Amino acid sequence: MGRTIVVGDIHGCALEFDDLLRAVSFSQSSDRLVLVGDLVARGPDSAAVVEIARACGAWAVRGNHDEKVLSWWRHERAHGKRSADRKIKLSERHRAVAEALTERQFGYLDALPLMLSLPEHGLLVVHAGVDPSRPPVACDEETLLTARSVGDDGKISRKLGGVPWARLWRGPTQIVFGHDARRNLQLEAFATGLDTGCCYGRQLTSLVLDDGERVPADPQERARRLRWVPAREAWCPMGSGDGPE
Ligand SMILES: [Mn+2]
Repeated sequence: MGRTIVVGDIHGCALEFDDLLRAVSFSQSSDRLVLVGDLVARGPDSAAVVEIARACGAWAVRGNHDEKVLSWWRHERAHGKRSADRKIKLSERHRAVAEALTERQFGYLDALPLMLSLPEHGLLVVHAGVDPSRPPVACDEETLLTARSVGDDGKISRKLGGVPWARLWRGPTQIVFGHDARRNLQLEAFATGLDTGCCYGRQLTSLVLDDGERVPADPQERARRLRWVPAREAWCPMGSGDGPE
C-alpha cells in the first residue's frame, strides 16, 4: 500500500480536483484517496467530481450537500418525479446538480458512510465534526454532517459563533474534517480542518500520509504534510443563499 491522501471539500471543482491529483502524483495502483465529503454543489461540475472519485476508487464520507441531493434522489426513486417536486425542497442550484448526476453516481454517493476509520494512521474522517463531549460513534447524523461550534450552553451546533469543536476535541484519535470554509485551514491538537474554500476561489487542500504513518501530533509537523492547489477561479460567492454551507 502507498500513501493515503485526504482531500478537503471539492464542491464541484473538477478542474482543481484534477490539478490536485496531478500535484501529488496520485497513483491509483498504490495510493488511497479519501475525501471529506461535499463532493457536489457550488462549483461548476459536480457530476465530473463524482465521476473522478468513482473512477479513482476514492473512499469518502458523505457531506451535507451530498446528503441534500441524495434525499431528493431517494424520494424520487420511491415516489416518482411528480410527488418529489412537491415534497423535497431543493434550491434551483441543488436541483441542477441532482439532475446532472447519473444513477451510477448517485449510487456511489448513497454508499458513502458518515465516518471512516483509518486505524493505521490513528485517524478518523468525518465531514463536519463531532461533539467533543462524547465518543464519535455516539454522535448523531446531524452533528457529523453539520457541526461547527460549541456554544456557551455547551451544545454542539452548526453555527459559526462559539468555540470551534476541533479546538475542544481531546483525542486521542486524530480527526480530519471539512465543512467549515469560513474558518479555513484548522490545525488543532487532535483535529485538522481541510476546507480551504476552493469553490470560493481559495485552495483545494489535502493531507498526504505515508504508508502506515500516524497523523503527526505536532500541528507544525502536520502542516508539512499538506499539499494544495489554487482555485482556477471563484466559482461561487460566499453566503450565496444556497442553504447551510
Ligand atoms: Mn459541508
